[in-house]
Amino acid sequence: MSRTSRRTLLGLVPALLLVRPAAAHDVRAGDLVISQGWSRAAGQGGQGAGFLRIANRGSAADRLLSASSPVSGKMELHTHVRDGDVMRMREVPAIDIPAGQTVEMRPGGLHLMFMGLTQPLRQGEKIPVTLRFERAGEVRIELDVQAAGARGPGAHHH
Ligand SMILES: [Cu+2]
Repeated sequence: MSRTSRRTLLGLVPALLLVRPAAAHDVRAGDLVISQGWSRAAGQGGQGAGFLRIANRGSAADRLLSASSPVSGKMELHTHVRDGDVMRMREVPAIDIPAGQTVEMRPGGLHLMFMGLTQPLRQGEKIPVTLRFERAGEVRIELDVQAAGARGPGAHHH
């Protein structure tokens, strides 16, 4: 290696170190960063729910149109709406991901719904899910299966 090229390479090192690597569970797709995907343990034949965070770092809005997974014959996008004293789930046609904002899908709010599990979801497993966005297209993610009553994504190695 010549002196010149070595100096050039060394000059690049500090700049590279400033780039924060994406967390292990983060998936980037165009302007979107999808993170903290999780689900809950559930039995075969029942329903399951999926939660995640979608950040839109771009200047154009996107929309989540649908989701699919080999663990469920059908998936829907759901939200919760108040019906008298109870909160009920309702299917929504799409979920807006506004430019520059982060949409959090969590218990009691927006979520992915597995409408009939073709296999049990066991704590500690990862479930593959394909999300389909209007702009970003198809994005493959994984959901970490937490305990049946879990309220959050659990420990992450950030
Ligand atoms: Cu639901």
